[in-house]
Amino acid sequence: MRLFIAIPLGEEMRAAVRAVQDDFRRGGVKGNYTPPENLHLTLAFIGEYPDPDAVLEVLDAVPFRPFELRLDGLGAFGDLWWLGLEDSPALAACVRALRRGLANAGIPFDGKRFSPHITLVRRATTGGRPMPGVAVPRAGMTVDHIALMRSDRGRNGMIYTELR
Ligand code: 3AM
Repeated sequence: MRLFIAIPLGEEMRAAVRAVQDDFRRGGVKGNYTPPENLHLTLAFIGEYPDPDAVLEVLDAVPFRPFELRLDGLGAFGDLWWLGLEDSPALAACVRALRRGLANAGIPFDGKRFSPHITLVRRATTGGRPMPGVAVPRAGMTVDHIALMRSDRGRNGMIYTELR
């Protein structure tokens, strides 16, 4: 099973992200847009791992108090374009605790520095035109849980299922 841990987006945030995606589409940006149901913020990527229950145990043991997130800024990793988030010490602390828990439980995960982003579009191309200017709405959400996600390759792209 291909697993990752993520924050699914709340309604307001999801709508705001879709609005930015629509602005890009109207501006002629082509690519693989993240479908609305797949929008999320990845906290830790585990990859192939056979024991989701062991991961859920770690999730249950991480001290968690709800916190706020707010969209802020746009960025790109090469041709993967993303929306960023306002600096959040609570988010950073949550990810640190989560990764420490995974490491202590011997669950492998990608240890690259956490760089919070919501992927809007992969393989983005403007066909030679400049990147269209878009306004990033200051939408927010309260994070009330973090989710264990399973990722499967579907006929028309990835299917993400919240295991819990
Ligand atoms: O959509 P984002 O960028 O949040 O890019 C993949 C996606 O993140 C990332 O895990 C999320 C769910 O698939 N991902 C996929 N393979 C990865 C890998 N080998 C990876 N992250 C790190 N290492």
